[in-house]
Amino acid sequence: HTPPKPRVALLGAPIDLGASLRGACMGPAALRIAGLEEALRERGFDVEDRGDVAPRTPAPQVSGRGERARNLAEIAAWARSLSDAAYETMRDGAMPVFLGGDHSLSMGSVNGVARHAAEAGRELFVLWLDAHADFNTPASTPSGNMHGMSAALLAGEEGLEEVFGDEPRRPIDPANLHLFGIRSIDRDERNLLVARGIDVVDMRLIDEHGASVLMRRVLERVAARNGMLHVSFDLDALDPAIAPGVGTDVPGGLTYREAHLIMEMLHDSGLVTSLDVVELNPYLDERGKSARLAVDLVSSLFGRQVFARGPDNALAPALP
Ligand code: HAR
Ligand code: MN
Ligand code: MN
Ligand code: MN
Repeated sequence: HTPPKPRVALLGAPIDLGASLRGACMGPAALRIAGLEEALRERGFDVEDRGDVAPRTPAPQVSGRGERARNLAEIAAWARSLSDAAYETMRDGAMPVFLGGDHSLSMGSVNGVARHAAEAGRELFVLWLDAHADFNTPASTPSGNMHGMSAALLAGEEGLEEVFGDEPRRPIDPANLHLFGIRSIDRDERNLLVARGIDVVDMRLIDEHGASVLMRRVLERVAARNGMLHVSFDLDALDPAIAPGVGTDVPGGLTYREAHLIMEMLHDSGLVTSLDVVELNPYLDERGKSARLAVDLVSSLFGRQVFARGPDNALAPALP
């Protein structure tokens, strides 16, 4: 007896002012054209494309941090409406899938998911698949780009209060933030990660131990605490050779097989309750290559498999 599949809601977040390069605002359109809705429907899900979320208008009044947090008012306008969209979607019993857009959108999506989890009395965990830690604050950032600050905001770091202002902000427990695939960290950002004891699974660890061991470690922790799991998937976690359509590519990323395995394990865990797919920049992509790979990987996360496997995927099949 299998539990009913959740309804899935696709929500576009065409935002690119959190990055240094424009173009990620075309990401939701590219993911749609690459066939995301159809791919999920093929997996048997009841999918509803709710179109693009609109940022708050007028944008919130903020005093601003100038070059230390570029486009703060615009990011705040997005974060507030995305937070409400995530919260309402989950409260209505659907699984939100946010189509980015640069990674600053996760300030809103994850905050809204956290609001819902708190109301439901469940603990929220976040798996942050990324080349970058996104743990800068206005004080530590070398660039002022707010997509490099979203994980820090979500973990409750100071200096970004104006993103939500008087509206509900629900930080996650820093111990429940799991960064994965990391290979680019700025100096002050590294100090902050160490000070807060954030779990950083960098590429060195993945090389040495393998993605499956390190994924199982996270999934077992979430399962043991009956948690909800939000996956924030920054496409630059992937190696730029397979996913060139990103604004800040870093060599040495996840391979095609590692990425699929991660998604397959996420599916088998049954723990994922919400998802962001971010940083796709179609302006930089090569003939839709990264968009199509993103749809492929999301299909794996939603249960596509090479061959029907039993309930216990942790073990190799027994031989007679
Ligand atoms: N660490 C750099 C900064 O803060 C770049 C991080 C932003 N890049 C991303 N996010 N794509 O993952 O400026
Ligand atoms: Mn439709
Ligand atoms: Mn990121
Ligand atoms: Mn990144």
